[in-house]
Amino acid sequence: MLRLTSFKEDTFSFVTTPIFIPTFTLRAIHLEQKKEHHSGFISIIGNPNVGKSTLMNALVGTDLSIITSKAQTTRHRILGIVNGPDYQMVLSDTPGVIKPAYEMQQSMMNFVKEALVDADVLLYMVTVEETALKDEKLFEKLKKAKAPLFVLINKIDLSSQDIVEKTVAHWQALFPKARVCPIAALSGFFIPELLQLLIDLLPPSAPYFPKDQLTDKPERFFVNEAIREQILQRYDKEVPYSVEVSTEEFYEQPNIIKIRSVILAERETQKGILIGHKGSALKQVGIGARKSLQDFFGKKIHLELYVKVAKNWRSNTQQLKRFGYNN
Ligand SMILES: Nc1nc2c(ncn2[C@@H]2O[C@H](COP(=O)(O)OP(=O)(O)OP(=O)(O)O)[C@@H](O)[C@H]2O)c(=O)[nH]1
Ligand SMILES: [Mg+2]
Repeated sequence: MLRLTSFKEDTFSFVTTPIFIPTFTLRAIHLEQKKEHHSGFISIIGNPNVGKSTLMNALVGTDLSIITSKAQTTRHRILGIVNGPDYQMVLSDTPGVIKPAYEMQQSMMNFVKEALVDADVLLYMVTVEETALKDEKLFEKLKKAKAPLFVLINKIDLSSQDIVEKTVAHWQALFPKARVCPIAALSGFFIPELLQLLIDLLPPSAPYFPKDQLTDKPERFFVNEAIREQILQRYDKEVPYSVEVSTEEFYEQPNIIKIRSVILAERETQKGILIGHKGSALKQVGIGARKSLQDFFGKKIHLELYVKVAKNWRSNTQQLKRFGYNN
């Protein structure tokens, strides 16, 4: 069973959760720590689909972020906390960098901006085919950043030694001060070594979170994400991108968790596609989500799923606020 706790701290816009740790607890922890403790924020930034979430899960050792082969899977800044006896590494998984077309995407890019500003160490991730950073502003920000920068060239398993070497030289020339590392987040190639390099860069600091905390997000967030993962995997075109999930009931009993969630679509036609013939498509979403939630929470799951229409929610400030987007 995972311990998922959270609190609201002045400098970060964390979502308040059912398991609320008041800020005075945080200050008490700061005071009690020994001098040699190291803690820091490490942000993973990059284009959509390069493997940012795969890397965060590999470093944390738990499947916190959902991963799919579709771009724009991650929509929020999700913290993954790695705790050791004398260190705490707070990783940020972020949405892939895009040019925002509607308000929800604007909020996604705000999460990226926040993660850039907060970082003690920056991880800019690319894949072997990538040789340019199209976003000029981001390029400048990374160049000027005071925090140590890593350029991680991911998915090297799909490439050859020769191409990897050329890509490393290319990025090293673009970012002379950065450490450029070829990795394969999926298979774990260079992950233990990277973890050690990152631990060594953490500045001296008391932990920012209780030492048994794994993430900033509440249980309901992970329920929503598990359902969204199924939707990303099972539907095409604009449907996964037009959908948000809201968990209205999360009731934990000793042997079972009873969950009721609503899938919100932008239009009636999408609602029909989501439900499918006699509910067959929605049933498959429920079966898949229940299975992954059982693994995640280590408990039996009873999941009720509904589909509703929330017209143009992606451009509705109030609705977006309700779903945890922060414009
Ligand atoms: N071959 C290979 N595939 C990888 C590797 N790392 C990630 N992938 C795959 O790349 C796809 C995207 O991975 P994600 O971790 O979701 O990528 P992301 O950067 O978080 O994507 P967004 O959240 O959409 O920005 C998935 O199909 C992963 O399995 C790798 O090292 N090798
Ligand atoms: Mg992701």
